[in-house]
Amino acid sequence: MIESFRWYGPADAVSLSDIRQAGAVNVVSALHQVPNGAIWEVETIKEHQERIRQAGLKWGVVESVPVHEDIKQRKGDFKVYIENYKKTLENLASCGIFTVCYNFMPVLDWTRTHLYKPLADGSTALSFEGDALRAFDLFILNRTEAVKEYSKDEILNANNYFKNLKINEINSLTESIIAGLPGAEEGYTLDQFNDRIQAYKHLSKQDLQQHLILFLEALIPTLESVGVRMCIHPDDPPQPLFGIPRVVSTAEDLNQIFSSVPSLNNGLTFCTGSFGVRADNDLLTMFTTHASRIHFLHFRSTQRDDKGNFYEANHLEGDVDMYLMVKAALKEESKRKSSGRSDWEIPMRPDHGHQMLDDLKKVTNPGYSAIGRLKGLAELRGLAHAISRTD
Ligand code: DNO
Repeated sequence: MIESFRWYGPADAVSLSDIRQAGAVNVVSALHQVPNGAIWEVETIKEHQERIRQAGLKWGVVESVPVHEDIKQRKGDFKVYIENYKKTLENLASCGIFTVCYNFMPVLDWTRTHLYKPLADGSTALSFEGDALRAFDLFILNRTEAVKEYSKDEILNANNYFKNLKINEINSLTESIIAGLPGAEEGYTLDQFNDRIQAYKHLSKQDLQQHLILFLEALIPTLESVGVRMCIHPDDPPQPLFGIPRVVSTAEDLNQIFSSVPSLNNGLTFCTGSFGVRADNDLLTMFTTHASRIHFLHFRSTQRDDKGNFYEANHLEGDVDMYLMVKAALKEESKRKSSGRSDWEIPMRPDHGHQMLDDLKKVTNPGYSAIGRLKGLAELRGLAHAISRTD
């Protein structure tokens, strides 16, 4: 596995030097300053790439080239945005960057209700609580249809939850959900958020699935000719939110995407923490079924309860059997190597570390402080080392 670390650019509190000291060789990054839908120009890509190169590292994965909402809804200027997307992919390839992560989550990228859940050891973790999300939806956003979509018990619990919130807790819940987590690229006010959600009112899961497939079909000739491997990130969390469908949550979703567009350039970011939130996702089977098109690994673990709540666990704890996942990744790599695939080594980054030690005193991107991810990477490295020595 190519040890990788995410870097949000020059404003990131975690520097390229920190990343190098963590032992990673590969940087996962994006041009966050470019507005969604605009072309990434070669000059701007090269500038970012050079900065990373000068730190002794390589920009090996783009995470993400965001997909414009018009493409997801196939309305407005979606054709222009698809052409722009293709041009961006060509420009990246001309700079030697061939792995591109993206997602197809409507309106919101990854979503958490709490960014600093205190853990018993004194560190903090990102978490998702169903009651908090429903309280936000029903009583802060006041989305009209919400009351029809939740059960009586869910509404009652959300109401109790809301009643106990102080004003600062209402604000921080709202911010956690709609202000845009790092890398999400877009944040909203309550009104903007409501409008964005309403825009999906007439779209079914099948529609969204179809829009994704049409988008991929339009990209495939470019991807195959310039050699870019796209890898879709799963929905996080893997379930519909705010009454809008999501299409990359389950084994069935993956089968649908990859059987409709079988080219290996249509690939997957295997994020164990995202898929692992659903007890009905059998991670190992999902991994092995699609192993040949897994172009990027997000290794992290989540701990769920039976009510749909979860938090980010230590990398080797929680519901993900990381031993099995690392073993499967190494097995896939050796299979690729023996069949002569040049992309046999798969980039892997630790994801969403706990905020801990000295980082507790610092302002860092939620989930992306240095020490928690450094710990995650070190644990994953040790696990991979041990597996490769004993197998
Ligand atoms: C969160 C990330 C996601 C991911 C995008 C990919 O930590 O895993 O924001 O980058 O969904 O497009």
